[in-house]
Amino acid sequence: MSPAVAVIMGSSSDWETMEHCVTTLQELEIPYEVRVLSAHRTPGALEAYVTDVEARGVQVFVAAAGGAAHLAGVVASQTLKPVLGIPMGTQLGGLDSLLSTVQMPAGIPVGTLAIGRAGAVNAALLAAAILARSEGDIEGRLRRFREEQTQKILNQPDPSA
Ligand code: RP5
Repeated sequence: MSPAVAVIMGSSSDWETMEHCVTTLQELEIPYEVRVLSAHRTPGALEAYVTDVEARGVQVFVAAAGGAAHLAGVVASQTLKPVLGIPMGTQLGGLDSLLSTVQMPAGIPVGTLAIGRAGAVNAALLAAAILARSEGDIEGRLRRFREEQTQKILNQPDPSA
């Protein structure tokens, strides 16, 4: 099956965080593909991959990087598909990643999520919401995810008891 979402990360060291994005995509039964490709270290391979996966029908890109995090912006420069950027945690707390992902100059947009695990999970959920515009099954699974999440909170015992 061709991937609906391409998850790209700048280093395998990002996997510990990005695993949360992938498990959320799995939970929503969204076909995905994962690649480690860097804007700085493998620029040619990154460009070739974006072209290739787009030709195979990908609808949303998720790009995660840390530090001087240009990955999402570089991916966005090569496609008209939506690109969701996730800033990875760093020794500076991920603020460096956040600013370099979110502060795109006007003209090439990157939808930037929160730093770390929250951003990884939410990128999967936002990708699902984008796909749900044309796929009713995904909307149904997204609705079920929300309902289960609500129920989990309501089922929690009184923490002070
Ligand atoms: C970025 O540099 C990667 O996305 C990663 O978050 C960070 C550190 O990479 P490694 O030195 O662990 O490979 O490009």
